[in-house]
Amino acid sequence: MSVDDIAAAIKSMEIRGAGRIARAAAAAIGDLARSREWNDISSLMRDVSDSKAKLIGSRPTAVSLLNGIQFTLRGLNGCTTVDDARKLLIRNSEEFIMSSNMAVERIGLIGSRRIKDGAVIMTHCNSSAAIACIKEAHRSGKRIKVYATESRPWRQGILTVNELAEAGVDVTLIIDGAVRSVMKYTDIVMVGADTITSNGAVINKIGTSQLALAAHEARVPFVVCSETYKISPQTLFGDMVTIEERDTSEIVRKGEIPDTVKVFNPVFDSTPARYIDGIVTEIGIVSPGSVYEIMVKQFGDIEFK
Ligand code: RI2
Repeated sequence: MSVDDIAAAIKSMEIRGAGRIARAAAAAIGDLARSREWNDISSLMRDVSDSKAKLIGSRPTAVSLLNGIQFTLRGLNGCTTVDDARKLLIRNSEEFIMSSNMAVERIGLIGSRRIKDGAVIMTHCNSSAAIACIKEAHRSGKRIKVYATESRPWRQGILTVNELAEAGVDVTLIIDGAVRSVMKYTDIVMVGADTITSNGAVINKIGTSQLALAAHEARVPFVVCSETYKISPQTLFGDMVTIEERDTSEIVRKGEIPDTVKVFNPVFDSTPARYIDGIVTEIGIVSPGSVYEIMVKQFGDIEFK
């Protein structure tokens, strides 16, 4: 698929999930490098820069998208020939996709250790990182039960219950409004992340902060499962994370309500660090307070603007 096709598929949510959109964007740049002919390095640089802008513009909140692209472009400014640049982009793209997939696998192994035999887990939306932990706990023989929220308006909870049921996990679908009521039967909450800020707040699917509050009230551990490339270095310099707002038609059909009624459809919300007990990453379980150190270590050599 071309860069335009991938950007359109990300925008329409045909390709969705913070990790998946990052891998799709990296693959798009890799494919561009494989298939396009350039006469000189400056035309290549122009094309890559246009592609980057198109891909980043496709969804504004998940920093995974930007970081996946930045990783793929790492070292490009030092290339002086089309051939070198092409090779670098292909290599970086493949490396990012591989390391991103491996990170999810590692998170599954590490996070599954936090799930006790007999545990009841609540999850929200459809996070491959959170699902990896749940599936691994089940695979290792723990008798677990999962409550998965529907996650209006896109109802990604349907994807989650299908995937867990297929793996043989005992899973129950609940509506988003049932979260507080069902929290009393829950031992641990595990959710994904689209972006993690420098102060350890987690931006994830709308409703996540409600799970965190309900978990806090019921003294249920609230755990985020996330690859370290979902940390946003820009937030260190005061940049706010843009919360995507999507079309109102995702919530109501035309004619269902009077035109005078406004509809607001924010896609993500922010859960402050104080409600988060741990972040399961591919390098281990870290506290939200240690995000800054990881950021410096992981992103030290990448240019961010
Ligand atoms: P993984 C999704 O966003 C959800 O918010 C999910 O929790 C998060 O990405 C992380 O997903 P969307 O694309 O990377 O459905 O763990 O809006 O798969």
